[in-house]
Amino acid sequence: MRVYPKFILSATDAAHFPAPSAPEIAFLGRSNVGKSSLINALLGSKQAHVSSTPGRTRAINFFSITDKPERQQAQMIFADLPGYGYAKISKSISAEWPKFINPYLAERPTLALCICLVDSTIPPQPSDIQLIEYLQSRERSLLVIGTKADRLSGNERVKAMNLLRKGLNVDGLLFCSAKTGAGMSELWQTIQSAASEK
Ligand SMILES: Nc1nc2c(ncn2[C@@H]2O[C@H](COP(=O)(O)OP(=O)(O)O)[C@@H](O)[C@H]2O)c(=O)[nH]1
Ligand SMILES: [Mg+2]
Repeated sequence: MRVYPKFILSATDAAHFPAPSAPEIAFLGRSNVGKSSLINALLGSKQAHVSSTPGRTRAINFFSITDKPERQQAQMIFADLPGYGYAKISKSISAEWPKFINPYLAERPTLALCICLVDSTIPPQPSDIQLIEYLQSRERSLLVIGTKADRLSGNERVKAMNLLRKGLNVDGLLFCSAKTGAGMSELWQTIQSAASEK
């Protein structure tokens, strides 16, 4: 699928959020989980890449997504949230995250889907569990993605899938690879159906 992403703005405060319009898809994950790589693979371009020092991006970056370059109105908006879990000593998400993140996740009326990225090559992490519990408590639609799945053999994949499902307390889990493109068409389908239901 060919889409045209356009950077809207970088918000460091709730007052800077764009006015709610098209359905939003939020991307969340620990620093280094492969979030930038996955978004770039999804968009098939480097346009969305906002260069940053890992763990230092303390903003929500908004991108409008259209299927035709001449189209003015966004069909959906991607919201790239700051990475978390970067501190060596694991702090709670709320302590580490800027104050405007939780209100975004809890209250944003146009938020259609939260895509939570977890590293498929490591066991469930406390910060991931905490974020997913928070989103579940707010009754947000969420999709958990296991990233870097190309690093696992078939056997390891089955093991990792079971471990993550149990540890994160989710039914569905999609394994993806930004490197090979595995899982990308399923991911697009989920995004589009979430956006059309909003
Ligand atoms: N093998 C493999 N490595 C990946 C994949 N996605 C990201 N990486 C690597 O993981 C590291 C972090 O990726 P990046 O996208 O910058 O993570 P971010 O901090 O979450 O935005 C980089 O070294 C990437 O090359 C993937 O699908 N497969
Ligand atoms: Mg990044």
